[in-house]
Amino acid sequence: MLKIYHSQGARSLRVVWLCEEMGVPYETAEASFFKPSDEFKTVNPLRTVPAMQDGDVSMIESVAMMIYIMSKHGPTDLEVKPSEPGYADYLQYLMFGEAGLAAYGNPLVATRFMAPDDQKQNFTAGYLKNAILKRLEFVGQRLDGKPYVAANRFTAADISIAYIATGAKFAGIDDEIPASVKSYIENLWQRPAFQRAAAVK
Ligand SMILES: N[C@@H](CCC(=O)N[C@@H](CS)C(=O)NCC(=O)O)C(=O)O
Repeated sequence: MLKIYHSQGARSLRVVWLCEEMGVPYETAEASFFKPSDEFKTVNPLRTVPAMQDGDVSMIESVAMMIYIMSKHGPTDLEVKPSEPGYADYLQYLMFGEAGLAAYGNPLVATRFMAPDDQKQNFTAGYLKNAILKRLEFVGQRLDGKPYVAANRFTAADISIAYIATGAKFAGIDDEIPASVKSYIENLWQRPAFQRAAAVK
């Protein structure tokens, strides 16, 4: 069975949510930032969350885990096939959720909680915040009122993008998420599979 090293509110939410949508069995193991278990440190020496084990397979990138699970346990409509319209959008937003959004959040969160007081509002923190908000404006414009980012249906790309609302809370910028993106994500959060995933401790 898949073992997902999880911490509530971390990017492991993407992987747990995907499993809940697909009905793929999984178990979770605690992945604490502050008191990492020896087991977690062995699976992921970087101690970033999530990590995942599937037999001999061990992974530490949340979006790659989603692709792996869909390939291994699909077919699933959460994935857009190359022959379908919307494939390029699907690939783009699947990656953009991490590379274009959440990745900018890590140093912002670290600055918020760990930087000396006189550096919390420094140039880099301002740059990161603007980078995230600018990219969210872009997502909002591309959505243009539509409920999904690709292929006119709910896909793993939406799961990838939606994590930014959780990450933005840690970064202290959730109040600044553009209204169009906020309503898009709040609509995704109505999904029963999301609600089950969000409740997993
Ligand atoms: N690209 C990785 C990023 C993982 C990551 O940075 N996770 C955060 C928690 S959501 C973390 O562990 N931050 C602590 C750190 O960067 O040391 C992924 O998508 O899985």
